[in-house]
Amino acid sequence: MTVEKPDILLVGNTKPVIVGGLEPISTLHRLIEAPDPERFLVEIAPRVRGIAVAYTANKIDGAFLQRFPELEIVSSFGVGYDHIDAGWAGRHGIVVTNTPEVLDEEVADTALGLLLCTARELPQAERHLRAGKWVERPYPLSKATLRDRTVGLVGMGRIGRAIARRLDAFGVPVVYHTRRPVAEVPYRHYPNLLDMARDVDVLLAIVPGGETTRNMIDADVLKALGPNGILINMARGSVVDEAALIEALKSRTILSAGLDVFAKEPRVPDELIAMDHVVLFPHLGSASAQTRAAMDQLVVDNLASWFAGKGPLTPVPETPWPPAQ
Ligand code: NAP
Ligand code: 8YV
Repeated sequence: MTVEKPDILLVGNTKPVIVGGLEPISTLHRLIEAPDPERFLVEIAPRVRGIAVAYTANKIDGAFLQRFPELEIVSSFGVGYDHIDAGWAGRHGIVVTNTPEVLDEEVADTALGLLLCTARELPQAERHLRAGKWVERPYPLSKATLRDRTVGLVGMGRIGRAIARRLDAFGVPVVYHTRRPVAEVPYRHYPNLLDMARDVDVLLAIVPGGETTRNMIDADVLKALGPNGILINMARGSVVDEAALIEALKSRTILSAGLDVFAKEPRVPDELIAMDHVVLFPHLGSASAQTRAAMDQLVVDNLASWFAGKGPLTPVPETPWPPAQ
């Protein structure tokens, strides 16, 4: 007896782990290689039962999903899934999966790196050396130190906790803001972000993107953070009002910022690039070969498990799973 392989659409780059994992278990359709994508989609849509999304830059909304009448599952790369309308999918019986946990430690490492770079001006000091300026004069003392700072984490989920553990080891006090307090952590919870911003010297954002967090770090929060304050954004560009941030940096309402994410990636505002008191990373929180491969593998494993009849491994909260009886 031959078992028919499911048709799976790959949206985004043809990454080796994803293609290598899906080809043996499916009839794989690569959108990126279609000379006429629209015609290609019209032709395959009636057969597609699964979609693999290779990057969080690929927007998947209800209008796109409803083109596939037999669609059962969308397996997305990345723990953040604000690029997918998971609510629409959930309401239409389509499972959505993401890639949590396998990236927690990597992203937490990057967050600490960005925080240290920003507080101690490490990239600026390196630029000073490379420009041959050290022979003329030492790099100036950094205006900030981590030694006298409390970090306010905006978000205390899987990655937030991994960041907090590192800050514990660094001897840096931690407090946090979320909608609900987390019973398992020893840190002070602030139900109100503005109150926390007033009390800390660093705000470090590690919440999901999307409508509930849009611009939650705005001009008022930055003002409350104050002239000694540092903002670190590891979350999504949408979480910070970027125009308000640029204004706060220009007027020295806050001291500096370290940003891994931006409102319109990969475009970064010229005003930020021109500033020497900010540190800018090109969204590389999880970007090691090893961690990205583990995330790609989880994209494959979710689809393999689903089409083997074993359910999704890491469904997002909007996916009703296990389904109601
Ligand atoms: P998670 O385990 O789901 O944790 C999310 C945290 O955010 C929870 O503590 C949650 O608490 C809080 N939160 C959610 N909505 C909130 C709101 N409206 N106000 C205040 N707090 C809110 O997620 P995770 O795995 O830690 O990942 C977090 C996010 O980090 C991802 O969604 C992604 O956007 C970002 N990320 C970035 C990179 C990078 O490369 N820069 C890499 C990975 C992840 P409550 O629900 O109680 O509010
Ligand atoms: C992604 C991320 O790798 O997992 C997430 O939510 O932000 C990163 O780990 C990044 O979005 C690239 O697509």
